[in-house]
Amino acid sequence: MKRVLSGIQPTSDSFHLGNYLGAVKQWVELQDGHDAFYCIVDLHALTIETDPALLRKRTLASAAQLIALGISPEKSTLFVQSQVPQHNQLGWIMECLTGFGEASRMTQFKDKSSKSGADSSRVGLFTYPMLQAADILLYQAHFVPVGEDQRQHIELTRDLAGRFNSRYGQTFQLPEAYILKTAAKINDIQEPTAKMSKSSGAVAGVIEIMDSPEANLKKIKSAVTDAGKEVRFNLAEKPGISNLLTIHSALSGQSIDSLEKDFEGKGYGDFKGAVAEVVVEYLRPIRARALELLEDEKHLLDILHQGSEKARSVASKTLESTYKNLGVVL
Ligand code: ATP
Ligand code: LTN
Repeated sequence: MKRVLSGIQPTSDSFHLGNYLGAVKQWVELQDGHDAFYCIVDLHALTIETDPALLRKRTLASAAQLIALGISPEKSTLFVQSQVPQHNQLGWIMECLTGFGEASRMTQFKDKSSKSGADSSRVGLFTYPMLQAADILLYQAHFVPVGEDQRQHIELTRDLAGRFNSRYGQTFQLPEAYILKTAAKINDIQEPTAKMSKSSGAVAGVIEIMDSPEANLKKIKSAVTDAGKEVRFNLAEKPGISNLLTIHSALSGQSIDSLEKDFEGKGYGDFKGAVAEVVVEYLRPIRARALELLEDEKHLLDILHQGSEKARSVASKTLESTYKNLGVVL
């Protein structure tokens, strides 16, 4: 069976629709027919200011949401990054393989550091993609299901794996990004040319899985729309409506063409009402299940500990062959 690995940061109390449609929905599909490893990347979350109580709460909330969204701990290995020390160990080796110029070209670093300036950004934000490469390569993953914003990091991971293999002998599987054409980038519903993001700070445009149905209904009804009044998919001229069409289609399974036909002659108000209903009804049972799971912390911790144990047994083998090929005395 081919291996799949992906990760998500516990940087917020709730995942949003972009995380689900761009990534986690594919994680759920891929757990059938693949050997899947899914990781809550708490070490990556330390690249921004973190409060200890919040980090703990959000790590558990991430596990509960992933299970509620359909990740089965029986089918997949669900684990916490910091519980597998091999990630840090291989991360260092990846840093020693990466050129400073190469790392400086990573657009996620440029975007995130531009907010406060590179001088006051953490060094960890700069080396973040090398830790991500270690996350992937430790498991010899064939596929990495992510949103479009992660394509460059997966390319870097492939480059580093290829570089290591050619210098020190075959050690790592070259991973491929698994990115959907349709829902790879869900945008903010108040600012429809920007990515919906957990850490953007503006919550009005982010549809959160753990928000109450009433709050999400209100948010979608006040989503920004575009000039004109036709419900048509056109990213350049109608970014707001196109984003809502993408969301409706991904959740309802109805094609964008057929949605355009259904709303011919109707206004934006009717359309937003329909999107709100689809989203709210889709998320209602998921939120309820996540809240139920969060009531039994011990059960969640047991699942994560079991996952981490399995992850360590795979990761330690890869680290051992990496060290051996590097000439480290074992
Ligand atoms: P942050 O804003 O803190 O960087 P994020 O919202 O981008 O967080 P991550 O934990 O970094 O979330 O990403 C988890 C997964 O969700 C990744 O595979 C990422 O590509 C995907 N993803 C995040 N935002 C979107 C989006 N707006 N559309 C599609 N996929 C997304
Ligand atoms: N960098 C990713 C999160 C991430 C990840 C990974 C994704 C960390 N490690 C390994 C896939 C595979 C992000 O910011 N979304």
